[in-house]
Amino acid sequence: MYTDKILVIGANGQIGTALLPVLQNAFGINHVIGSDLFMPDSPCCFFEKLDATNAADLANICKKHNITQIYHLAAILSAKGEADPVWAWNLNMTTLLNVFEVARSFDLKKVFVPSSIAVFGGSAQKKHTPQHTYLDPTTVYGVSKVAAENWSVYYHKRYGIDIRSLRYPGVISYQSMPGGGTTDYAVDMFHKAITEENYICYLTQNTCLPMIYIDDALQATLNIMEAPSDKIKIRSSYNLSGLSFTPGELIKAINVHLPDFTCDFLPDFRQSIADSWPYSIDDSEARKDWGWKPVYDLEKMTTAMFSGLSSLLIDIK
Ligand code: NAD
Ligand code: AKB
Repeated sequence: MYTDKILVIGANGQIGTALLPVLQNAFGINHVIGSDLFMPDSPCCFFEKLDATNAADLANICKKHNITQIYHLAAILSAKGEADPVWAWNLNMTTLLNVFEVARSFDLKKVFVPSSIAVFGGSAQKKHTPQHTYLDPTTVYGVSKVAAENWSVYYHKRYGIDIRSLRYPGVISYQSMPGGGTTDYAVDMFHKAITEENYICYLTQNTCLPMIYIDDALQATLNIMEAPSDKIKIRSSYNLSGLSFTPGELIKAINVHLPDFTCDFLPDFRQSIADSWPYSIDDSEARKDWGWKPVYDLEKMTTAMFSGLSSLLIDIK
């Protein structure tokens, strides 16, 4: 019988919205508690209103529900963080340390803390960026993720907390809108295509970035969290790869389904963020240590996105 109780923090976001039902299916509805700054319109599970910068409120929720695992998804992402760097740093760091301290005092079994390809900067190899390389991020978001990776190693070594982490590429999903990243253009493009609108892309046509379809991202998350502890050799964060493409390649893939879709290009400040990130990621350590293998290429992802978005549109009608 499954006895763990999982708290998801930042559950209303792009990844949390898709992760909650997957965790419920895997472990049972009574074993998953969502939480975020605001209650969702129609919560699909037990849900708590929580500002994770408040350590006492976080501890009370863990106590109330006998929490044994946390998935900590609350963060300010790359583009949004640049609008107010000190606020983004404070939020990302305070919530992280509150989660690690609650994990210590409640002796939690496992904690999941995602990192990002944003940890890489200009000094890292661009193609097949290796697991171990220079980390010189250009955004406050990337700086906070590098710090989070180091804090994860520290809490694991000093207090023995079983913290697991993935450096997610840009996540492509249909379940909700993304929350202020540089890779958001790809999701936006699908939404404009399906509503038959032109899209103005803020990156140039040839900007190649590492991305991952949501089903692959969630599968990797479950795989790393369910792997035996001795298989987790990297306690900072694992490189994770899905697929890589440019806006130009995505337009072509969309045009296979919707030939009339058009896009114009008007690069803004997000271009320099994208230019500082890798084109593709070497995730051989994740493959070797806990058997990671992605399923979705550009064609499969595009078909899945249109099928998911169409089902949402039918639900709304
Ligand atoms: P998101 O911005 O869509 O969602 C974040 C959620 O956190 C929001 O619902 C927000 O309301 C909530 N939140 C913000 N401040 C909070 C606080 N103080 N207390 C509680 N909740 C708060 O982000 P996401 O895309 O779902 O990303 C989840 C995690 O994955 C983040 O750590 C992010 O850095 C990481 N990640 C995401 C991507 C991606 O492409 N989506 C890529 C790499 C890493
Ligand atoms: C962003 O663009 O900020 C995120 C990420 C890659 O971490 N999607």
